[in-house]
Amino acid sequence: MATRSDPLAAYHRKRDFARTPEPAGDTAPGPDGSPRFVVQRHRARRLHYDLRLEIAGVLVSWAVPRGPTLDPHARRMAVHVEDHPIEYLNFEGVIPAGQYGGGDVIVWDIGHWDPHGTDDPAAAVAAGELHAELFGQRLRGRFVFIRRGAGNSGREEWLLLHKRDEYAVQGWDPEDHPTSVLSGRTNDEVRADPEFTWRSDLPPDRAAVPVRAPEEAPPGEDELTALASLGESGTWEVFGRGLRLTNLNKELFPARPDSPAVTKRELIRYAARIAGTVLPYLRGRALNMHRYPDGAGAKGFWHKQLPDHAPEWIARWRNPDGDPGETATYAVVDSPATLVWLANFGALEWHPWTSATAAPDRPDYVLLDIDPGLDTTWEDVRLLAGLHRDALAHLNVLGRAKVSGRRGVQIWIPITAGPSFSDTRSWAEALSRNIGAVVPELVSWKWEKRERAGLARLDYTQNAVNKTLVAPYSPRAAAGAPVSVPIEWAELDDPELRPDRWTIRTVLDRLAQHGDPFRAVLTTSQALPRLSSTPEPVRREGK
Ligand SMILES: [Mn+2]
Repeated sequence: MATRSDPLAAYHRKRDFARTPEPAGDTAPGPDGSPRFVVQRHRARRLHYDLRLEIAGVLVSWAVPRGPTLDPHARRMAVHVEDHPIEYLNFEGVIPAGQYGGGDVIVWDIGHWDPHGTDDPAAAVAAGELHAELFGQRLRGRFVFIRRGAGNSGREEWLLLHKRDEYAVQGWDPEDHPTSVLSGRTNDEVRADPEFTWRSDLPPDRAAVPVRAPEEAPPGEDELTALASLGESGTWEVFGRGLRLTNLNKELFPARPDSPAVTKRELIRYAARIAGTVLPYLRGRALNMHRYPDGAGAKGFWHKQLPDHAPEWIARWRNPDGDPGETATYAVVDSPATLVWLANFGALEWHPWTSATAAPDRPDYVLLDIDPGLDTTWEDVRLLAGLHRDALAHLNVLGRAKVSGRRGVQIWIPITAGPSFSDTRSWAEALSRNIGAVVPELVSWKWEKRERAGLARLDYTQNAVNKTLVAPYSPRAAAGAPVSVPIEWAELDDPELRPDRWTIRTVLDRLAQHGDPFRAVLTTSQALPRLSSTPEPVRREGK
């Protein structure tokens, strides 16, 4: 039966309305406790709208390919689909690829409804005709659902129409209103930065899984003030830990023309504030640290071994396949405090493995690195990145791009773990060779930089165990503390885009305004399609 508690209580609990300017949803049942309805705009294999009515404790559902409308002349085809649990009512987020209905979902309308001409709507549905009055934010007035028979799919096809009443609007098109009534966001925006995924393999009351863990909330003003007030060294109480910090006023990043030198204190502050965003990309993976204890102006080195003096609460992973003399124990960043500790340790750059510690030989990302040569211009890099964008779109493969923070662009492609590194490397090489063949004047396949005659390299060789690219939102060891920042593919066309455009001083503002375009890699699982051909026989150069 209809639940009478505040239907958005769960939604309110799970969301931080202070963070996003959004209406808090108006779905309170009518004064008589009338049942609720929702319309979700769902981009799965095809775009459709799911219209769901609360009847007898479930959401009785129709998929409406062209969407419901207020237009009284329109007859919309509506496929009667399986009932959904009531908990799905407020769901907005991403359904992982590979699961039923994989794609992105926004709450396009929500409200309450009353059956018309019957007090037994379940019987009316069974009989093939239901009249309903909807009280939504977009859909208002009388709607009629009429069963027409079995469709091609074997599922019932119904007609959905709007009566000629005071709410009827001729020519009204749902696609003119492409945003969520809960968050104001479009499907694209939700896909880029989902707050929830729907795990249909879990019980309904736990199926909406938050993408971010609550303990990753950024430090508050008091904590940031405490960090600012520490002397050269001291203990910072943050994330439930007392972190011993040293050399806080040391300049770690030299100045650049638009920005003065950056101290270790500022790096630590950034690590604490970015942790909630970057952690999902680091968690469950070994981390290779690029350390610059004397700052980015001096020579850095790879540091993989977690030192003995590291606090015991830092998660770690012992590599079962490590050779004698090779790194045995790696840090695993599974808490914000760990990232702060790493920053204090002089780890200026954070490089996670592309495989999880649970299956170190099975990558779950493919990496593509557009590595500029001495003569490669930013316009060349932009063009090469655009070719990658087009190739991935053509292959229907989701990939996300980020500027490197130095001169290049890097692309991460999430995959379902399974293929070996040799498989992912071959795939990346085949793709790169296809792309390189389009612009042979820009690309060299020589291993050694000096043999490349100043040309760019499309580097597929990072697809190997223990090889890495820098994490999204990691600082880079360069003047001004630039950051490797995810971009929307469309931003490649933005004339203001630069590979080192954002620094640890500016990237948080960008995140607050635009969200994180990389999020989709966390919720996508996909298999690599077979690539039809490689343009040339593949001969490995160098090692
Ligand atoms: Mn659907």
